[in-house]
This record gives sequence, C-alpha cells and structure tokens, in this order.
Amino acid sequence: MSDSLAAASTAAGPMAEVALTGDLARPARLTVSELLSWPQHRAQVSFDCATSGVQHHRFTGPFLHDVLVAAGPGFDPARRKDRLRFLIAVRGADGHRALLSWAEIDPDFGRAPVLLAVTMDGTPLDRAGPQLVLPQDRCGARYISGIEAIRVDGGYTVWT
Ligand SMILES: Nc1nc2c(c(=O)[nH]1)N[C@H]1C(S)=C(S)[C@@H](COP(=O)(O)O)O[C@H]1N2
Ligand SMILES: [Mo]
Repeated sequence: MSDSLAAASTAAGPMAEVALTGDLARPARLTVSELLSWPQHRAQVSFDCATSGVQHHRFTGPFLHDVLVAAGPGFDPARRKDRLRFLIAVRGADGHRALLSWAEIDPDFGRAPVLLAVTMDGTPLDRAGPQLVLPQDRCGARYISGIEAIRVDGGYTVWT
C-alpha cells in the first residue's frame, strides 16, 4: 500500500477484512487488496430488488470457490461425494446473511461463477468490504455487500 493510501485509510477508518472460518485447514482474515492475488473475473449483471426494482452493475473479483479452496476446506478433494454436505454461510456487517451449498459453486456440480467482488462499477470496495455476486440469481437479495465473515461448515450439525 502506498503512503497516501495508508493515510487515507487511517482518515476514513481501517480497511475492511473478511474472516474465513469453520471447517478449514487455513482459516484467514483477508482484506480486499489481498483478494486481488487470485485470478480476477468480471461480471456484468442485472438483478431485481423487491423494493427498488431492476439494478445493473459491473463487478470484478476472484471466484468464491478459488478463495475457499485456498483456505483448505475439510474434505478430500479427490472424493466428490464428500463435498456435498458442505455449506457456505456468508454474513454482511449489518447481519444480512445467506447460505450457499458447496456444490452450488463447485466446478464438478452447479458451477455457479460466484464472485467475491473487490470492485463495483469501477469503484474499489476496500473500505466497504467485498460483495457476493451471483450472476445466476434473478433477485438481488443474495448480493451481500460489506461481507465480514464466510463460514464453511461440513454440515455435521444438520443431522444431529
Ligand atoms: N449487507 C447487505 N447486503 C445486501 C442487502 C442487505 O440488506 N445487507 N440487501 C440485498 C438486497 S435485498 C438487494 S436487492 C441488493 C441491493 O443492491 P443495490 O443496493 O445495489 O440496489 O443488495 C443485497 N445485499
Ligand atoms: Mo432487494
């Protein structure tokens, strides 16, 4: 980070961080600028909001799948059936949250190109925090902004 960016971030509060927790070999706290170290993808999307109508946005960022694989989810990657019980819980700083299944974003199953966006309409999300982008969704409600935590869960509690 340049000195001027560091000074600006001090003036406007700290950079947002997203915590990766749960059934992971390498839990992590990542800033938006650290999310730039994965391959970046673009998505031009439209989604409908129940209160404000149709929205159009451009996003860039890594695939959620790539970021979570790097954190070491607790399944044997060679065994496809192991992954099917894993859940991904995403929470925004305001408490808005949604669940995805691991299979939804897995290239062997649903293959949804879900992004952990680091820019929206050309504006960096360093202070706001990353945003979930689901180009397959008709509705905007899962486009969680200001993500502060993503928890990977092997689903052990679902069946007890
Ligand atoms: N953190 C957070 N993200 C959120 C919401 C929210 O309440 N909190 N609302 C969702 C809903 S219902 C919609 S439609 C979109 C709205 O995106 P927009 O503000 O760009 O129109 O954000 C989604 N992301
Ligand atoms: Mo919405």
